[in-house]
Amino acid sequence: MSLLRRLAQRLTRTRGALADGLSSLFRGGRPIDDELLSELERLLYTADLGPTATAVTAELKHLHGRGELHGEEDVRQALHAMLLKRMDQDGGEVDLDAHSPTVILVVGVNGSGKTTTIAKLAHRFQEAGKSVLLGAADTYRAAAADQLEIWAERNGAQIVRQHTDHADPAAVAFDAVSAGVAREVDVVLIDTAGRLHTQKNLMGELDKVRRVIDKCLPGAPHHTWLVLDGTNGQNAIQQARHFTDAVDVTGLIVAKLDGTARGGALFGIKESLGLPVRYVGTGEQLELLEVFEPEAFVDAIVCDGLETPSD
Ligand SMILES: Nc1nc2c(ncn2[C@@H]2O[C@H](COP(=O)(O)OP(=O)(O)OP(=O)(O)O)[C@@H](O)[C@H]2O)c(=O)[nH]1
Ligand SMILES: [Mg+2]
Repeated sequence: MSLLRRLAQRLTRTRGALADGLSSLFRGGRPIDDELLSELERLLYTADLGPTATAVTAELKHLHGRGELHGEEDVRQALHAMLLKRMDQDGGEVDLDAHSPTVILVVGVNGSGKTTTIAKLAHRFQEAGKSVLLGAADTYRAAAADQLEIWAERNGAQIVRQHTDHADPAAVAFDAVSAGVAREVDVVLIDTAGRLHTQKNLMGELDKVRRVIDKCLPGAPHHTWLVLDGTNGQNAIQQARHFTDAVDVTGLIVAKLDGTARGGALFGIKESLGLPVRYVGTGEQLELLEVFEPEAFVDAIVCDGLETPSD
């Protein structure tokens, strides 16, 4: 099944607000007028497009005023083009061959989906033929390393963890990267404990983890990915800023997009933070992580006629 159809199948609530909502607006052959465009703006807000909703509606009104919108298909196409323009970034997988090993540090608030996403990334990279080592640097919750270890055992990934309580996360990260270098693995994924910006010492600790990793392997971590909980919609932006202020985040992963109509928040998240969205999480299972391709994402939430599984 293509990426587009998989996304359309998993992002049903955001798709319901936008793609299906648009079809409903035009039901009965309604003409395009101010009332219809106001209802469309409400749909955009339902999908949590926030300020983008107002900007896009204004552009649509302008096009309508110039006589360029004649019906549902014109509006859908114009909306598609406007959203895609706001999502300008190169899609696709990061290059895992540029470093040996490629070290990826994963950070985020409590419960955003970090550990699950790490398991999914490891699965994805292993499927692509890469060897993966996990570093369990969430040393605050005993269950965290166990959660990662169960997954690693089941899937034949290597893991570096400590069994004592409250071990130093930077020391675990150092050990994991050293082991990754010694064993010549392709990718080292470092899990970290969830933290809130109010926990200044924990935010500062992330920087220490980064510095220690760099000491072990100069230039590493090569990527620092912030996992955001997609169900928070626009509220994730402020949360993300606290992380980008504290640590050099290089990319975003938005998890849990399957359970929410607020997927439209990705436009604001991307625009406000100026960071590329690398992957989106679309469910709890291992394979439910998709590489973020802007065009497929916009198609999946805006286009109609994707319900027939043809490929
Ligand atoms: N529906 C859905 N659930 C997800 C997704 N990603 C993670 N979850 C769920 O979110 C919950 C929290 O996931 P974790 O991976 O433990 O989150 P975490 O950020 O590691 O949590 P802490 O280590 O406690 O900070 C779990 O119940 C996961 O199954 C997703 O893409 N979709
Ligand atoms: Mg975790």
